[in-house]
Amino acid sequence: MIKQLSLFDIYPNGSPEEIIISDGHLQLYHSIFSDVEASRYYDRLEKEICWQQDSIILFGKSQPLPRLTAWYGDPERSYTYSGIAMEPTPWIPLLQTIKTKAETLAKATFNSVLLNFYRTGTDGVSWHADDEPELKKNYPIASVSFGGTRRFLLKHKTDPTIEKVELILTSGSILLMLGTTQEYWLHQVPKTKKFVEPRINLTFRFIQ
Ligand SMILES: O=C(O)CCC(=O)C(=O)O
Ligand SMILES: [Mn+2]
Repeated sequence: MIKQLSLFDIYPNGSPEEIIISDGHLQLYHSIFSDVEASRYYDRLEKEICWQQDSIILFGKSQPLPRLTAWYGDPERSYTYSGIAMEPTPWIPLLQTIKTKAETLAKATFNSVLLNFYRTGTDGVSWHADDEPELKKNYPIASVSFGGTRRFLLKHKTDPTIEKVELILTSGSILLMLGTTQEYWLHQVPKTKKFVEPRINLTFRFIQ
C-alpha cells in the first residue's frame, strides 16, 4: 500500500522547508499552528485589530488600497509605507503571543508588525520589497498567515533569467524571509478571480 505523505512526514520535528534561491534565503514552516489554533487566531485578529482602509495617490488620484491594514509596535517606531506614514498602535496580548512564536523561529526580536486583511480575491499586494530605509538591513522578516490560502510570488529584482518562486501560504504557516532576500527580490500576493477565503497576514519587522 502506498502511504500518502503528510507535510509532517516531509518536514518532521518542526523543521522548515528550506527554499534555496540565489541572493536570498527563505524558510517556510508549515502548520506551525494547528488548524484549530489558526482559525481561533483568525477570528480574534478579525475582531480585535483596529483595521484601516488606507489610500495611495496613483496618477494624481486617491485610490483605496486593495486590502485593510494595521500597524502595531513599540512606541515611536513609525513607518512610511507606500507614502503612508503610520504611527504604531500599542501591542495587544494577542499580537505579543504570535510575536513570541515568530521570534523563536527567527532567532531574532521584532519591534513592530504590519497586518494585512485580504477580504476577497480582489484584495492583494503588488510587487514590492520590504526594504524601506527604517527597516534594519538584512534582518529577518517573519510572515504569519491565518485564514484562506494565497499564492506568494517572488522575483529577482535585476536578473530576469532567475526563475520566479511560487509559494503557497496556508493558514497557520510562518515564512521567514532572511539574509539578502529584501535587497535582491520583490514579492507579491496576486489578486485572483478564483474564490478564496479571507486571509490575515502579519509581517513582523525590526525598525531601527
Ligand atoms: O500577505 C502576505 O503574504 C505578504 C504581505 C507583504 O508582503 C507586506 O505586508 O509587505
Ligand atoms: Mn512585503
